[in-house]
Amino acid sequence: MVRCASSSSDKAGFFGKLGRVFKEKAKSDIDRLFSGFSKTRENLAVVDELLTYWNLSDAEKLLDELEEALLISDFGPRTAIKIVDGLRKDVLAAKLKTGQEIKLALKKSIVKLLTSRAGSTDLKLGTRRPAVIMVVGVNGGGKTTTIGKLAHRLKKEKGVKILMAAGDTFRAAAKEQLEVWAERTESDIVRAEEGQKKPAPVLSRAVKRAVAEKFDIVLADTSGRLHTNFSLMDELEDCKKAIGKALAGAPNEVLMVLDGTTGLNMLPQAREFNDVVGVTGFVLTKLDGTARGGCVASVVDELGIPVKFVGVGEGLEDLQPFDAEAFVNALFP
Ligand SMILES: Nc1nc2c(ncn2[C@@H]2O[C@H](COP(=O)(O)OP(=O)(O)OP(=O)(O)O)[C@@H](O)[C@H]2O)c(=O)[nH]1
Ligand SMILES: [Mg+2]
Repeated sequence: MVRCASSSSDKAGFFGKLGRVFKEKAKSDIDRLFSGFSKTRENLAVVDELLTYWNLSDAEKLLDELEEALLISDFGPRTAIKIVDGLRKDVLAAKLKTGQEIKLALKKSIVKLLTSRAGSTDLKLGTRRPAVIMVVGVNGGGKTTTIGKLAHRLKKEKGVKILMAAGDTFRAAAKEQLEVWAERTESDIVRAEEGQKKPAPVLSRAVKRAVAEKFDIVLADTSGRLHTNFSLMDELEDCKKAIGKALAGAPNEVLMVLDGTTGLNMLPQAREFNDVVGVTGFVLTKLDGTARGGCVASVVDELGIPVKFVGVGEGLEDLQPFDAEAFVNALFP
């Protein structure tokens, strides 16, 4: 059992600590983290080639080809142009002379895109229990799995009481899938009652129970949905409202899961989910697969929302805090 701190500043300390739980430096090396990325890396290998053989008289050609390589790697036109325009000035002024210097500047500018507007990658859990984390995204991206991994990591802080809310009332066996994660992580769970088809009442019930029984964290699962399906996006908005009605100020975090294998479609998805429910952080999953990493830079740059975690496998331990520099080093080894 967790001992509830009585003063609000103690509570702030508790939740602050929990929010940083993931900040403990990931043990795994970068190779394991991003052993996927094969697709993006293949496309970016051309950058190395370009930079090895370039000569200053051909600067414009090099810059065009660099832009092309970034486009092919799903950076998206706006972001690719922004990156290359940033380099152009320094290349033409001969401030960047060697291929190595250009590569370093390129990496730096991508790290900057991933960090400068996006704000902190810590979980923001507020000061009051329970903190509510709602997980959203398109079908099959890894929402339910991410909830299991999150519970596992948060449980490392001794005595944390977690309640999962089975807000996917749509897909067959979704509830059972979450039950498995609840059992594995010794979390409690609130499920839909027999015949209950709407998710909002389930989430509301979960939050009320968490308040009454002094849970620390509620992890709310939701059904996968296409960002283009208006009625399902409305339903998601209802889910968020129901949570806020059950506990003012909740949810503390709305984490959107982005499937790392998606490519450029990620951007319209993220834009729409953010418009409807206000995304506070991304979880980029399946980086252990054939991930297409470039696109996330344009998502973060355009929306100014940080990637908070990356998923690197299907197991409990396979969630890592997002580290922009490690990410870029994995893209450009
Ligand atoms: N390799 C890999 N597989 C993952 C990762 N995250 C999730 N998966 C797998 O992706 C599949 C879908 O994961 P779920 O957690 O069910 O995804 P979801 O978003 O909840 O799916 P729906 O609820 O159907 O929309 C499962 O087979 C997971 O094991 C990851 O980081 N790496
Ligand atoms: Mg699911």
